[in-house]
This record gives sequence, structure tokens and C-alpha cells, in this order.
Amino acid sequence: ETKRDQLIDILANSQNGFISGQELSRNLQISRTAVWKHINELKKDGYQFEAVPKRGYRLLSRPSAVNESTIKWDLQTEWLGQSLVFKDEVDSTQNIAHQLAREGAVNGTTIIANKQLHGRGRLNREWVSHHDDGIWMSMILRPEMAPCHASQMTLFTATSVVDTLAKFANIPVKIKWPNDLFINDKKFCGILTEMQAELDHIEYMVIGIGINVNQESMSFPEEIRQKSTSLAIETQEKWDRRVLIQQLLVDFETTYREFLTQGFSYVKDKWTNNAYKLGEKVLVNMPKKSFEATIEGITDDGALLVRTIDNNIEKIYSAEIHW
Ligand code: BTX
Repeated sequence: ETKRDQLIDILANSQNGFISGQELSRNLQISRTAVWKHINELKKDGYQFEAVPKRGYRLLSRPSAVNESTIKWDLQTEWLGQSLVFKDEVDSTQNIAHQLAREGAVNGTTIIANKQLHGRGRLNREWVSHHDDGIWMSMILRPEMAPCHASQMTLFTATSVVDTLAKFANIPVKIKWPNDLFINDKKFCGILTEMQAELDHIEYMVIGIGINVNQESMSFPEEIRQKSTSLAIETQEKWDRRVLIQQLLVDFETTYREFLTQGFSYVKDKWTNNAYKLGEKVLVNMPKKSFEATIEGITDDGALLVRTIDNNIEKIYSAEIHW
């Protein structure tokens, strides 16, 4: 942690009282002048202080900017995002996460960027994320579980995002199998899980979450405009990305703990309760057959359960589905 980060932590933790320059200088083991310089830097970055002679400094407000220190400031997680990398522009946060994971980054390390030049979805599809109007983040996890449970991790990520959004707005968020989030039949969030694993052991996982937050309809490229939406479009107001990021991290950490202690049934019920087109008819296209079926839910291994017209239940692991 840099001196600047430590200073922010100390000020944030004593928001109700003043801290003198002397005390700060002693705690941080830097000179009074250095403290004063840091404070001035923070002011430039949008932090506001009340400064009273002889009593010291009190932090009044932090900038609304999204960056490493504003996200980490009063982040209420134990381990997730406590190691945080924030960049203005990256190729893809997934790539950075893989690189850091290979170099030994700790469990919970999170990478967030304002813009991605080559954000990606599943099967190397493009994920549009060129502007700082969404949340583009990747989390490194080192779960002690067999690789066969990995698909459960992707499913519970979706449920944790649903939990988070419910805290901010009353919007009908639906989970479309396997892992996209929809509002009013339009996609606003995608989840991408990648992992490095041996047969019996996960070395690390990278869970990527992309959320359209403040886009206007016209800001989407034409090819996806009709089928994409953002939180701002759906709620008619701009969202504070920093607050949303912090809550996502808190809820993910909580859901993860519950998943590890209570197992998958907890996640499964939540997933099913929020499933897109639950009980409705879709068309399932597989390489060798194509049939109509009703969405019933998911299985423990992450397959989609459908009921065929002749009342058979089928498990679908991969198929093209016409919703
Ligand atoms: P997916 O393969 O399910 O979805 C990709 C498809 O979604 C695209 O082919 C396109 O049709 C559509 N699409 C692309 N961009 C958007 C968008 N912004 N909003 C709505 N629809 C879109 C979903 O993949 C997983 C996406 C994960 C993205 C995160 S962002 C942080 C991390 N870094 C990174 O490169 N990917 C992940």
C-alpha cells in the first residue's frame, strides 16, 4: 500500500473527527510537509477536506471519479477486490487477469477498466466496451474445487449480479441461460468464465463481468442496438459506477461464501426464480435435431432443463436456442 493509500484509509476511518498533521505524519512515517503535499494532491483529485488550525484535517467527501483509491475507499469486502488493479484503457481485463494470475496474484484480485479495446465474450465474440459508460471487470479466484464445478460458479455469478441490482432499482432482471442478463428482452450484462485447470484441480479462474450502465441507446453500434440495453436506459437515470462496483464485490463475496458452505442448491433456486422465459416455449437447435420445448430450470452441473412436447425432460449442455 502506498503512503497515499494509507493516508486515504486513515482519513476515511476517522471521518467523524479531525486528525492533526502531526498525527498523520507520525502514523505514516513521513514529514509534515509530505503529508501536506499528499493532501493537496488529493484535493486536486476531488477529495474535499475541512481543515481547522490546531485540530487538523477531516475528510468531507470523496471524488465521484472511478479509480483505484475511490473504489477501495470504504470497500466493505474481506478479500474480494482488496487487491485491485484499475486502468483507464486496456485490451481486455480478462487478459490482464490471466497474466496476473500466472504471476501468482492472490485470490480475489480484481481488474477493472474504464475502456476495453478488445473486450470479449464467449467463443471469442466481441464485447462492446470502448467507453467509460459501463463496468468492465475481471476477478481472479482460486477455489479449492474440482473443475467440474466451474459451471456452477458462472451460474452463481449471475445470481449475485441480480442481488446487487435489486438493491438499487426495481427492474425485472432475468438470467438467460447460460449466463447473460436481460431486462425487458434486451441484454445489458454478460458473464465470461475462463479457467486454468488440471483434470482434478483448478489452478485459477477468471470471472469477467460486463455491465452496460450509462449508455444511451444511440451509443450502441447499430448491429446490437435493437437487442441491447443499459441500466440508464431502463431506469431513466445515470448510475454511479463506483457505488455499483463496490456493491457487486460485496454481494459476490457473500454469495460465494454461501455457495461454498451451503452448496449449489442455494444458487439453483435463485437462478431458477429469475430465469428468462421460465415455463415458456423456445426452439432448441442441436447439430442432429431441432425441437420445441419449455424452459424448466437448470441442473447441478449447469445444464439447461427443458420439457419436450411429448413430456420428456432433456438436459441441454450446448445448443443454439431461439428464445
Ligand atoms: P456472449 O458471447 O454471450 O455475448 C457476446 C455477444 O453479445 C456479441 O456477439 C454481441 O452480439 C452482443 N454484445 C456485444 N457487446 C454487447 C454489449 N455491450 N451489450 C449487449 N450486447 C453485447 C458475454 O458474451 C460475456 C461478456 C463478458 C464481458 C466482460 S467485460 C470484462 C471482461 N473482459 C472481457 O474482455 N470480457 C469480460
